Parts: sequence; C-alpha cells; structure tokens
Amino acid sequence: MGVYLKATARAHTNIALIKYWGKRDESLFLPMNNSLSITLDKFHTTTAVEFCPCLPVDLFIMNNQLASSAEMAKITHFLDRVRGMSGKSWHAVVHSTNNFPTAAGFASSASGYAALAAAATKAIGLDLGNKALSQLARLGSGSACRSIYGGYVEWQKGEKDDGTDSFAKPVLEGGDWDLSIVSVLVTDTPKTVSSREGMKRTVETSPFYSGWLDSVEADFLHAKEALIHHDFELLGSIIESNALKMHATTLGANPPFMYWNSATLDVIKEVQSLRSGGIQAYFTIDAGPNVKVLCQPKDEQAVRESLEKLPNVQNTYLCHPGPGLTYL
Ligand code: FM0
Repeated sequence: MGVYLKATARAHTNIALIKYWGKRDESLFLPMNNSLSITLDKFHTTTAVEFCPCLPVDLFIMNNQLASSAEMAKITHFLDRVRGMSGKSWHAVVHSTNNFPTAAGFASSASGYAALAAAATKAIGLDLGNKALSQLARLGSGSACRSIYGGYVEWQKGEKDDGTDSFAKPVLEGGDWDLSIVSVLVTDTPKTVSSREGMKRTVETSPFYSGWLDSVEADFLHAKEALIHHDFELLGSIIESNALKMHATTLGANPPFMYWNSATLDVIKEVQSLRSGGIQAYFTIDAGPNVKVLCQPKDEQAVRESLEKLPNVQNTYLCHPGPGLTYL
C-alpha cells in the first residue's frame, strides 16, 4: 500500500462557564486561571487533512473557500508544530467546514483547532492521546484545548513554564447531567476587539484585572462543586457573576472596550425577570455581544419563547452537552 496520509476529525464548540481570561505566556497560550466549560451538541467543525509530497505550500479551505493569506499563515504555523513532532516535512491540504455560520457569533476557533489537531496528527501518523491533543489544540487557540472532550470540561492552567501541565480534562459526562443552553444571537456583526487582543489589553492595562485574579479560583472551585453535586442554582449564580466580572475588567482597560450592545442588556434583563417569575435561568457572555442562557430542560421552551419575543433577538439555538472528538 502506498502512502496515504489523510484523516478527518470533528470537534464541537464549547461555552465557558468560568472564563479563560488572560495569558501568562502568549506564545504557549498558557492561561492565568483555570476555566470550566460545556461542549455543545449543536455546533461543530469537521476538518480533513491530507499531507502530500506534491504540495509546495499548505492550503487551507474554509467552508469551501480558499482562506486569506493571514489565515493560511496561522494554519501553517500550527502544522509546523505537527510536522516537528512527526519528523515529516510534507505540506497539507486542510479542508474545514463549520455546520454553523462562522460570522454568527459562535466561537469557531475552539472547535476548529481541536478538529485540526486531531486530524493533522492522525494523518501524519502520530498516535496522540487526548491529553497530548488537548495541549496541541491549546497552541492554536486556548479554548480549543477544552473541545477535545465532551460534556463538562475543566482546563487546568498548570504551573510550568513549558506548558506541559496545561491541558483540559473531563469533569462530568454530558449524560450525567442534562442542562440546556439557549444560545441567543443578537448580532452577527464581527466584534472589533478579538478575545486574544481583549484579554491581552486587559491584563496589561486594566486595574480591575487583579480583582478578576483574586476571585476566579474560588469561582472555579465552587462551580466545579456545584457541577458535581448537580446544584443548578449555585452553578447558575456563580457562572453569571463570573461572566460579569470578566466583562467588568474590559471597562477598566486602556483604551477601554465593551463587548455588549443594547440587545445584550435586553437579554440580561429578560433573564433576570424570568428568575423573578420563578424560572431558574442564568446568563453567560463570551467575548462578544451574544448571550448564552443556561437553564434546566424542563424550562427550556419557556426560556426560549420569552427570549425570542425580544425585538432585538435575531435567533435562538437550543443546545445540550455534546460529544468530544470523533474521527470520520
Ligand atoms: O472561552 O487567544 O480561546 O474561556 O471565550 O485564541 O487563546 O479565543 F469570553 C472569552 C476565549 C475567551 C472565554 O479566548 O483566545 C473562554 C473566552 P486565544 P480564545
């Protein structure tokens, strides 16, 4: 049999319950704090990688379009690591497809780099375990290290300078506790400050960043306890407050910035009013204006209906905990 260096992998996006916000090492994507996430069932990236001696450069095709040279350079940088690990120097064609619109406000870098790490290493003949895959995915985008696993996942920040102790691991299987995540789309306009730039500016300039660091470890530990004990009210109140603290740090940055728009606030208010009416729902917000609302399956329809009534809500997507990496 001739050489046939091709593999296809799929990874799902994740939503952070306790946010990764700030790096202690930018080139190794080492975080300042531990984080916690849910991998979502609805949104995934499927990536096929084929290495071939016939290629003079890497090619990256995203959703059936040739990627920009900037995107291509990032993929080549990532594949260089994979080539370095394997001792092979061939270039590759990377074919990646999201089953959700890339501009729809859902993080695609997490599922994207998790799927790429898995497909590229398998194609080139490396047999990495999930821990090594998580570390590799982290080097493309921090949050990608969590998308290796399904269900509820923690990313241990690690202490070492070389990053060998910074990787994700599962906390709870999705099937152990079914929660609902209503993903609320308020705008599909790309954000002006990327999470990478936003966290860097915040670490470097925001006087509120020390407040984040002072409290995030307790949030992480309490949220993990709440997960393990299936204590929804406790989990919800911690994750909501953790998201607010993250966003508060951006207001203190120089220059200051804010990920929310007025519709974001409308959703926040609606979630608060749902709670006053006896429905347990809690929000979280990543580096953008869209909101994710966490509730229990018994309340998911009521939560969704009330959010869809808001004039500035464009769409809602109902998600549940999803699977980890799969190979196709
Ligand atoms: O996901 O600079 O992974 O924990 O989404 O590529 O490492 O895109 F809310 C913000 C994700 C940040 C929280 O940052 O940054 C989280 C955030 P990179 P990411």
